[in-house]
Amino acid sequence: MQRTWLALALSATAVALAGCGEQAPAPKPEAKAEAPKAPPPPPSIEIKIGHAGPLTGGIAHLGKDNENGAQLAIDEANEAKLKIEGKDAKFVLLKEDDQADPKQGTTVAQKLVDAKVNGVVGHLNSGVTIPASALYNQAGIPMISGSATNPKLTEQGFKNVFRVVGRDDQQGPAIASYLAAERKPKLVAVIDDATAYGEGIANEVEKTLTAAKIKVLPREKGTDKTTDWKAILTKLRGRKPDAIFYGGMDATGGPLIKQGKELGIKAVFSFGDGACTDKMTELAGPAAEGLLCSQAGIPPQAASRKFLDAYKKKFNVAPILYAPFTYDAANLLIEAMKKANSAEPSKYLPELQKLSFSGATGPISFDDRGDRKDAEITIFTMKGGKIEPIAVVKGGKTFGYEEFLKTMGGG
Ligand code: ABU
Repeated sequence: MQRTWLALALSATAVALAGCGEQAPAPKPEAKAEAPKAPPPPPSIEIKIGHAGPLTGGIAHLGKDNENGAQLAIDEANEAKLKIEGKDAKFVLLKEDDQADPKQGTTVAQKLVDAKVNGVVGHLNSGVTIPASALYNQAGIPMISGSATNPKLTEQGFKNVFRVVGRDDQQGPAIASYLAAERKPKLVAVIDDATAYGEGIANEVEKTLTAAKIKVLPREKGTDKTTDWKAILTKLRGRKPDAIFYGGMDATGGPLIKQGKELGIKAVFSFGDGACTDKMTELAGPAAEGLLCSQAGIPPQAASRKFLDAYKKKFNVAPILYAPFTYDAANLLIEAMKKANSAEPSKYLPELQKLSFSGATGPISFDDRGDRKDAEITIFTMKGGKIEPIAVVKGGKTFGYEEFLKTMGGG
C-alpha cells in the first residue's frame, strides 16, 4: 500500500517537472579514479660516433677487432647512463667498411660527415686514414685512430686529428735496432706493399739499418693484395740476405714467410705491426715460428683486466691487435664530451686536446700534433704459434717484457 503511494508521488513530480520544461536529472555515472599522468620522459641526446675500418677483404679480422673495441666503449657508456647537457646521453656507433681502400675511405668518411657524427674512431690503415682525415678536418669533427701509424697523419696541421698508438718513425727504428742488436745481420732485404704504411715503415727500417752500417739490398715491392711472392723471393734467395723485413699486413705477410721458407731462405723474417698477429701462423703454419715483429703500443694482453674481461665476455674472443686502443679512442671522445658537458665538436675538442686519461692501454695524453705522448713499442717473436712479447721500447729505453710489466705495476 505504502509502495503504491510512493510510486504515484514520484510520477506526479515527474509530470510536474515536465510541465515546467525541466528534465529529471540523469543518474550520476560512478566517479572514475583519474589515472595519474606519467611524467614526461627526461630529455635525451643522441650522440653518434663513427667507426671506419676494413670489414671485408684480407684484413677484415683486424677491422672487426678495431670495431669491437669501439663498440665495447659505446655499450659501457650507455650502461653508465651518462648525462650530457643535462640530458640522457644515448651513444650510437655508426660502423662503416672502408675496405682498406683510400678511395672507399673518403666515401665512407663523407657518409659519416653527412650523418653529422660527433666524433670518429678510425680508420685502421694509414693510407686510408690520411685522406679521410682531411674530410673530418673540414667538417671540424674530432677523429682518433687506434692503429694508423704513418707519421704524416698527424703532420698535416689538423687540430682535430689524433692517434693513440706510436708512429712508424718510432716503430721502424725499434724493430730495426732490435734486429740489428740481437741477430746481427750483415745484409738485409727490405720489401714493402706500396701502401703509405708499408712503404713508410720500410723506409724507417732501412734508415736505421743503414745508420748502423748494415747493408740493405735495393727495395722490392708488392701490393697490399700480393699473395704470390715467389718471383721476388727467388731473386732474393740468390743474394743470401741474413734478414728480410716486410712492410705490410698479415694477409700478405703470411704467404711471404711461408713461401720464403719453402724456397729454403734461412733469413730472419721481420715485420711491423700490420703483420704482428697470430694470423701469421694461421697463414704460414710452422714457417712463422721465430719471426720478429713490432706493435706500436703495449701488447693487447697487457691491457687492463677490466677491458680484457669485458671484451672476452662480450665477443667471446681475445683482442687480436689494436682493440684496446680503439676502446681507449672511443672513451677519450666520451671523456672529452663529459668534461665539456657537450657533444658539440667545437666545444669538446679543446678538452680532448688537453685530456689526461687513464685508459685500458695506460695513461694517455696528446702532444701538439695529436700524437700519443710516450707511446710504447713492443717487440715480439712467434713461439708455439702465438706471438710472444719479448721487449718494450719506451722513452728511448728498452725493457725486457717482464721488467716492463713491473713498471706498469703488473708482472
Ligand atoms: N699500423 C699498421 C696498420 C695500419 C696502418 O696502415 O698504419
